[in-house]
Amino acid sequence: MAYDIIRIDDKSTPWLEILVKFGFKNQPFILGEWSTANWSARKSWGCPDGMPNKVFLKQNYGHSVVPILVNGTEYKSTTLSEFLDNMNDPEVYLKDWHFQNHYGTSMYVLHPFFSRDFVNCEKWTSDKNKNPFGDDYRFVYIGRAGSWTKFHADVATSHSWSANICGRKKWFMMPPGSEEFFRCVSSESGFVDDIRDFSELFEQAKVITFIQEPGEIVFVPSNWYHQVHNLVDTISINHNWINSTNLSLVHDFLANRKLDVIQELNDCFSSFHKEEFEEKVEEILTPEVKNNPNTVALFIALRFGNAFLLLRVILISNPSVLVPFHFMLTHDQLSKLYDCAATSKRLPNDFVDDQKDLKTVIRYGELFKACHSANSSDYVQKAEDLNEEEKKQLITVVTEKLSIPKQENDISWNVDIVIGNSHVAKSLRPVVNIQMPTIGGETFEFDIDSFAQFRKQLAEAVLAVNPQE
Ligand SMILES: O=C(O)CCC(=O)C(=O)O
Ligand SMILES: [Fe+2]
Repeated sequence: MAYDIIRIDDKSTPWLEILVKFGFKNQPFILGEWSTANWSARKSWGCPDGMPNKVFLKQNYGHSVVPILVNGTEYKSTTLSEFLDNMNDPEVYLKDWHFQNHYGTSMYVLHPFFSRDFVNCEKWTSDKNKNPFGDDYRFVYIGRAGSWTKFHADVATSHSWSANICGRKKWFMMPPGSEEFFRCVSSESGFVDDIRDFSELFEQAKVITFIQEPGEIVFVPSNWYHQVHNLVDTISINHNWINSTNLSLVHDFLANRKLDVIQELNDCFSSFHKEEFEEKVEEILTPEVKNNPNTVALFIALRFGNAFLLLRVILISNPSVLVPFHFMLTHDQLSKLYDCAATSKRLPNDFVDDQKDLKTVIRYGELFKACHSANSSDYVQKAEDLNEEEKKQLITVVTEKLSIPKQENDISWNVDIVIGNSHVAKSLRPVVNIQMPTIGGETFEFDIDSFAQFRKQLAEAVLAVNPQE
């Protein structure tokens, strides 16, 4: 049986669905050519015949110093012009060029699924020194036909995505764990360099083989080993990134790596003071993964800590306690929503464009939560910022919902609305996390731009992972 990659038409697939079906399930996919059709890079870096536009590249970036990997083993540097003028050897591959550090990201537009990115967010990328990851992880690759990247998984279990600006790539990819079939003791990486020599193992290892056409974007999930071949002269933009779907994997990886290093160093522990020992551990870890558990801890702290959380509200919505922002809807809408929440039914279209006042939503959310915890509507009664009419409405809904006994099979949602999380969003845009314990505690994250679409997409996401029309 041949294993295949799923191709997504992102014109018709909401990104939240991509997040749920692929992000949280750590499954690869290809986004169609349409997703890059408007990128400036696609318009100017390639020629009509599909080859790299060397004239444009040299004119605009020719003096840039770029890293080249020679014979798959040794990194050297040269200028872009020099590389392009001699681009006839597949053993010389321009890789990991931090193009975006120098020239910014105006040459392309991130798909929402790729833009929720803790590593390459503007907070860090505008000033390298402030970047807890040491540098950004946004690259350009340029390779002659025949150049290729050895079998590997990406740095520190990060996700990666790779967009073909021009050219075509052949990919071999396999689910986490399958790399064990390709172990090799004599190799530095612990694995064979070229899995094509072991094609008899492909079936067992569930290897996916596919061709990435010009303009298509491949999502490489955390821990999926892969090997990539440029079939013709090819330019790609690649990012490594961490989001809410793989943060815990990265954290575990770094924590385990640290334990390994401590273990390795333990023999010489007696010759170090405690501080020296810790410094040594960090010294070994840092260049390896360009970050370490401390930076990840810092990162989590930044994400969840007070510094950026001007306001964080946990809204709990069981059918017994309705999601608070629904409160601002009409009674009829409320009962429809209630039905949808209780049965996972698709939400009707009349919810789609309901843009509500977020501050009120959050305030109601706080009150709802307080009432829910105390099992009483006193908090609403005492709320000084509400007028009598609002109090009356709110108390009616709270009392009604508190009177419904919680059922075993209730769908239970956690919704965090985070405002002021400025390292994720450029402006003070709220970020919303939704936890769905019914599908294994998975968490979605999206920002307020998507808030109006929230109800519809949420329903579609529920349906996607838990279909029961
Ligand atoms: O295109 C290549 O040569 C390698 C791409 C890759 O490994 C990645 O995107 O993770
Ligand atoms: Fe990779």
